[in-house]
Amino acid sequence: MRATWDIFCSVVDNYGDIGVTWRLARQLVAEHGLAVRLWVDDAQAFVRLCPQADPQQPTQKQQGVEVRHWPVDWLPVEPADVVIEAFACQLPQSYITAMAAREQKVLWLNLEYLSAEAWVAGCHALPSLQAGGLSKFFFFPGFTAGTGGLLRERDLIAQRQAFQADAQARHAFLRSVGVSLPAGARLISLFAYENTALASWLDALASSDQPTQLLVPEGRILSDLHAWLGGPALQVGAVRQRGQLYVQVLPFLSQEQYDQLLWSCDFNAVRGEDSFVRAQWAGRPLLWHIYQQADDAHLEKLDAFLAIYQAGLSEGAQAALVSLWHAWNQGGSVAQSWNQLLQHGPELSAHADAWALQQASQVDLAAALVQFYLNWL
Ligand code: TRH
Repeated sequence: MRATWDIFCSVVDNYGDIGVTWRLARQLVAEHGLAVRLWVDDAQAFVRLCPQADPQQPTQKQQGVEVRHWPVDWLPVEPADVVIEAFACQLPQSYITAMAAREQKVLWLNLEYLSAEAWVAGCHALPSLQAGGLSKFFFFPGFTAGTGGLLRERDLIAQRQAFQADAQARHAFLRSVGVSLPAGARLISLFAYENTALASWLDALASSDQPTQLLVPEGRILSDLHAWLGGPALQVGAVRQRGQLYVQVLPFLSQEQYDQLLWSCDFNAVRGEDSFVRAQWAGRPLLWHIYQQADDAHLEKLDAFLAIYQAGLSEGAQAALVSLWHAWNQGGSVAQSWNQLLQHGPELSAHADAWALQQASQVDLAAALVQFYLNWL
């Protein structure tokens, strides 16, 4: 009998919660042959990532995953063999009661947010006893041995490498999203929260020697982009030029297309959690806009990642990288650090590629979850 898995996703804001759980659910089905139900409380957020889904349907099969609307008034269902609450979302009380009452015991996991902080490996996979006698295990994704790893589909790196080795594939993809590249232009993608540092980056790009094509999927950064560009409101498809900078607004892409965008670009600005990981798999230099937390807790996470990512880079490249990421995340001017970073372009590109391969040599998150379940049985 196939093991059954329930994944619960409560959408707090943005697309990271559903982005991660939808990706994980698909992978558990496609690569591990599991029967997966994904419970989502925000149908609109799901449809954004899976446009073929019907937000009105309480139950639907999408890419082999049974996608269920998670209603406010929970209706009893038989719990699965493995239950994942994503990012500490609160499971329905009656579901927890049913888990405890189930004849065959249930593995209960809380999938945590990604962090490169050193304490993660020490907390990964620890159980915590819950009221009612059940244990809940804390499963931490991460970058180092002793963590749960990163979400990565089995053939992702091979697909990405084949795409990047095929200039036709890149052109065909760019054409399919309406992009034609000015000759000799550097291609950059931009996905970020509102950011007062943006204007300084755009200034630097506009006054550079080399043309840049900046591709911006629709989202929260458009207000700052518009403030800098002026003129009519930015709609999908808008193309504007200022100096050496060409800006194009793209529609919000499917996750597959977004991967191809990251693979196509020379440099990617990403945010949150899932796009941050996808940009690493792209093997290209990146800039991370981390999700802000109270008391600047996110800045420690930023530095924890930088500390492991920058290892092996020259001093100059490290300094440029750290100062660019700090300025971007603190809303300061990035012009100087961007120009410094450009001086280390080839080194940073080789480093990004090596980083992706090194990370890909570790077990991926879905496989780690499945192995954890098998060990627990
Ligand atoms: O949307 P986010 O800012 O999500 C955030 C983070 O996950 C954060 O940690 C969490 O606390 C908060 O949500 C609630 O960024 P993230 O994680 O990159 O998720 C975006 C998803 O959208 C990701 O799966 C990639 C996908 N995406 C597309 O599919 N198409 C697109 O065009 C773009 C720009 C993104």
